[in-house]
Amino acid sequence: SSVSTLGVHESVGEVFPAAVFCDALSAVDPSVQIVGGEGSAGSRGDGENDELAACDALVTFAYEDRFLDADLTWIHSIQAGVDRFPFDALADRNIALTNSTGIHGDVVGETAVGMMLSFARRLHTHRSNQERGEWRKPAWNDAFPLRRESACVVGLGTLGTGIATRASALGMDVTGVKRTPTPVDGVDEVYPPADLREAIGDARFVALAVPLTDDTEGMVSAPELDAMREDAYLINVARGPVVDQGALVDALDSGAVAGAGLDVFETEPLPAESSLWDREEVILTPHAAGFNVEYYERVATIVRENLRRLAAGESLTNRVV
Ligand code: NDP
Ligand code: 7N6
Repeated sequence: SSVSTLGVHESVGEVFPAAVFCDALSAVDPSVQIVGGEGSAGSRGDGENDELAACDALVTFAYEDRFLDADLTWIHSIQAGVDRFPFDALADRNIALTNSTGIHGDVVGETAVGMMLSFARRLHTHRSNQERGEWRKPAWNDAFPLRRESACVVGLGTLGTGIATRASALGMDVTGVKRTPTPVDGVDEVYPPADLREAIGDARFVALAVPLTDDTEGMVSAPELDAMREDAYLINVARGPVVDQGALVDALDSGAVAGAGLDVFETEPLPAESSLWDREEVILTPHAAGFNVEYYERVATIVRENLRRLAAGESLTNRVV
């Protein structure tokens, strides 16, 4: 059934201004209204002031339990990862959930391969030296060419293929892992998850690009880190809990792996006391791999298409629940 009022939850402001997003939807049929987050003035449920109650669909970054009882027919997540949403409860209430997979392959691919370039060409070290006003050459054997190095990309969807094609374009040898091990362009060999340790064992770079699920939580723990080369770098642009972070710290301390490029963490923001902050061979980014000035418009394209589909009685694209 078609939507008459579409809410835009103010939490989208984590990624782009809600007003800019509303402007991008100015030509759609439904009226589009900003909905305050839990605890804001418009969220108290006092009749006509309840902004959420006025909506039959919602675009959001955050998940709040009150969404379940707001008579919504459809929620759109501006993230690809929807691990925070309660799938069963949404299904029980006939609330459709769609996500934003498909829009991050280029930017997250650039970030992940950018981390590889930084480790290979020592850019992170030079930047740290610059901050201290130090002119210092790398040791003769610190820097290496990325060409002919190997990368194993775990998860070969939008993110994974975005990483794989860029690594391949730089002349790297690329392998990967996914549950349906069908061939992927630019990926020389695709392994099933049961062969994860074999897949990552030869790689100079292991890049994680899987959704967080019961199957992928802790997928990279001590045995996988032990299976990696001692000169290997782990890149995580997926979700923090895919990696056992304590085991990663131990592996960095013992030299079982050489370093890590991390965009996501067990706890975000990363606590100030984390020992990950202060390591030369760790590059940290604040869950920002997907950030880009086009983000709002890419989400708006998905939302406009699904509004059209709902009005036409067609099934939703990017549907998760
Ligand atoms: P896709 O659905 O396009 O890709 C997911 C891939 O993971 C598929 O290739 C899938 O293949 C594979 N996969 C799923 N389960 C497993 C498993 N158990 N073992 C191995 N492979 C598996 O999603 P996206 O690429 O768009 O996003 C992936 C995740 O990355 C998101 O869920 C989100 O958490 C995170 N993300 C992070 C961003 C950031 O800013 N850092 C930005 C965007 C996404 P198959 O089904 O064959 O296994
Ligand atoms: C905001 C993060 C996702 O799952 O976490 C990412 O899509 C997006 C840029």
